[in-house]
Order: sequence, then C-alpha cells, then structure tokens
Amino acid sequence: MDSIPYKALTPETVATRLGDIAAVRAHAGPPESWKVVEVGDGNLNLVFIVTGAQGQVIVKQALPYVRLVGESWPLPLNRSFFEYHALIRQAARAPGSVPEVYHHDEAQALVVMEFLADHVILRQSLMAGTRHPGLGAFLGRFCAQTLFRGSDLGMDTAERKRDLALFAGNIELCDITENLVFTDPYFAAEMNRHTPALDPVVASLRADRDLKVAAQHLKAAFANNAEALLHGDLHTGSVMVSGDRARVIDPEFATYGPMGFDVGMLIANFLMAALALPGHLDDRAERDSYRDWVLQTATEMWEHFSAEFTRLWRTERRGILYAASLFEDQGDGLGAEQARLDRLAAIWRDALGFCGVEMHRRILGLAHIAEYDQIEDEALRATCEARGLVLGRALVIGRGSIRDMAEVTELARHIMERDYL
Ligand code: SR1
Ligand code: MG
Repeated sequence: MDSIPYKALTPETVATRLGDIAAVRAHAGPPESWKVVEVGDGNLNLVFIVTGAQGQVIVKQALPYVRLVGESWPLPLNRSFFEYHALIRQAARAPGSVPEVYHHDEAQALVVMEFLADHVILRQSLMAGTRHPGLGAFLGRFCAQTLFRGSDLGMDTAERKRDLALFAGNIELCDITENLVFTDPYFAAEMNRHTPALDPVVASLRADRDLKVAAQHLKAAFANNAEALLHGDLHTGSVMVSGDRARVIDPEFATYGPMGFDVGMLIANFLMAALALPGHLDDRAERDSYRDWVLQTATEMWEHFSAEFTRLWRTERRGILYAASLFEDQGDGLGAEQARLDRLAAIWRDALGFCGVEMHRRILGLAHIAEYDQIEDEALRATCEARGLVLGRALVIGRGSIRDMAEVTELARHIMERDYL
C-alpha cells in the first residue's frame, strides 16, 4: 500500500488492501477468512477489528479531518506516524504496557496492532462500577517509566535532540491541546458547549482573573517545557482494561512536554469519574464504596509513579541531567536525593494544575467525557459537573500548596457533598 496515494479504508476494502501484508496475515490468517467491523468511537480516527481464521488484529487509520467535527476541520494524516513512533518507544520503555505493533504504513496513515481480547475502555468500566486490581500501580509505573526514560534523565544528548526534533512535527495535535485544554474553556470559544444550568458557575470562572492567568502559566509550561516524551492524551479513554490487566493506547498526541501533564490528566479523569458516579450507580452504599476505590486508584497511581521514578532515579540516571559525577561519585548521595525531591515536587505541582484545566475543558470545551454526557437527568448532570468545575479551580489555584493525594481526595470528598448551583 506504500505506493498508492492515501485512501480511507472501509470494512469492505480492508481485506483487499491489507491482505498481502505478511505481518497482518501472520496474526489474522488468510484475508479470505476476514470479517471486518469499524468500531471507532473516538474523536479522530477509523478503527477496524479484523477477525480471521487465525486471530484478530486492530487496524487504526487516521482520517484527514477531525471525525468528531467533520471535514470542515482538516487534520494532517501524519498523526499516525507520531502514534507509531510513540508506541514503539513506550513498548521499549514500559514493556507490556501498550499493544504490540504489527505493521505501520506511513502513506496510508495506519497502524496494525494487537487486538486486546476481552478488554474494554477504562472509562466505560468506571461508569459500570467495575474494580480493576493493580490499576493504579500499572498506570503509575507506566508514567514513571515512559517519562523518566523518555527524558534528559534517561537519554543521552544525541538521542534526545534527534527525538525532540522528530516529535516537534506533531504540530497540529499540539495546537489542539494548547487551545482546547488551556484557552477555550476560559472564554466563549465557538466550539465550546456546556450544560445550560452551569451558566452562573461558568460566568464566574471566566471572570476569574487568577484562574485565567494560572491556566496561561500552565499553557506556557506545556508549550515551553520539553521535559519528556509524553503520551499527550492520557485520559481514561486511552486505557483498556480486563480484570487486573491493562494497556495504554492512542498516543497520537505524543509530544515533548512537562511530565506532570500525563500524570495530571490521569488524576483528573479519575476525579471526574468519581464525581459523576451519582449519574451511574443508584445504590448509595455501592456508589460510596466504588468512589473510594476510584479515589484510592488515583492515589496509588501517584504513589507508584513517585516510587518508580525514585527507583529509576537511583538506578538509571545516565542521561544529560544530574550527573552522578556531581553527586554519588563524590560521596554526595544526599545531593542526588535533594535534587530528586525537587524534581518530584515540580512534577506534582504541574500535575495538579494540568489536572484542574483538564477537568474544566471536559465540562466546558468541545471534547466532553462520557461519564458526564451520559447522565440523562440534566439537573443531576449539572450538579455533578459544577462540582468538577469547583474542584478543577481549587486544584489549579492551590497547586502550590496542596501537598499530596490525601489532600486532593479530601477536597474532592468535601466538594462531592455540596451543591454549587
Ligand atoms: C478535536 S480532538 C478533541 C480531543 O479528542 C482527543 O481525544 C483529545 O483529547 C483532544 O483534545
Ligand atoms: Mg484518543
């Protein structure tokens, strides 16, 4: 397919167009046996499940526009190239945490990858009240391993500069994040939407000078601080789960940015899942118990991130920064520990800020989340969303003084008991 110009696949054309690719046949069997369905429910791409005599594969193909909006919003196909490069780096840095890639076709903007049998999108699971043992640990380790090993702490200067240049090409997807996450929620941008009953809270947020300034400081950090290769869109729709197994998918927004971005986005999506539970679980006792599990999972995510980051700092710090020749080699292990704590504190502070703006944009911007959108009772939805807006603001503004996840979850529990409309 490399030689022909890009053409979007359909279920009917997948077998003809991919049937000769050995890597695909090896996993799905002969194309005559394939059954193909398109299952993409994300904002951007086509996703096909190919079921053949020998097994199943996923074919993900970029469309030349934003699927959520339509052809009026063109989007470059090269996001598939960045997704492929991010996936192979994540597989090397956090083995077993992402689907295996079988084939990439740059011209056709597609990646053929492992089908994750029995897995569902975590966001769906969080609405259904399903527990996944070890999820926080998995996500914390994934973040620490991909972010540490994809940064100046783990990479030498040549590898790092080359990679930074490569991912600098993911321009339009960065532009989406810069606008949709950090700017649009804070004014009446054209594509924004929100539940009408939120109007008074929205007006007060948009008139909140400190919040707007803070959101722009966070945008500056996202745009200027190329600290590590990020997943770039690490919400609970980018995680698939089955019992105690999990994988991270969809890194097409990959870019170099601040480590706290991935971590903060994950925390935000767990907090919103907890805040939206009154719309999904009717039984009070069941809901409270599940809320505790969700908040505990977010807490464990941060704790495992922090512990794994610490382990990597002590055992794999062979990159450009904080050279052992300045610290351990001089008998100054304490200096290295001081530097580590400073770096973790900076990541934590950033993460809280990114967490807050992610909560705002999922309620006020273009791209909402199912946990809120699927609450049919509009008054209840507005009540849950208003709590999200209030918590988001508290995290952005309080990011310099909130010390740990215990304080975050305490704040969340306090806000959950109140009505802001
Ligand atoms: C126009 S794309 C909107 C959102 O969908 C993606 O999943 C990202 O989260 C992006 O911000
Ligand atoms: Mg996605």
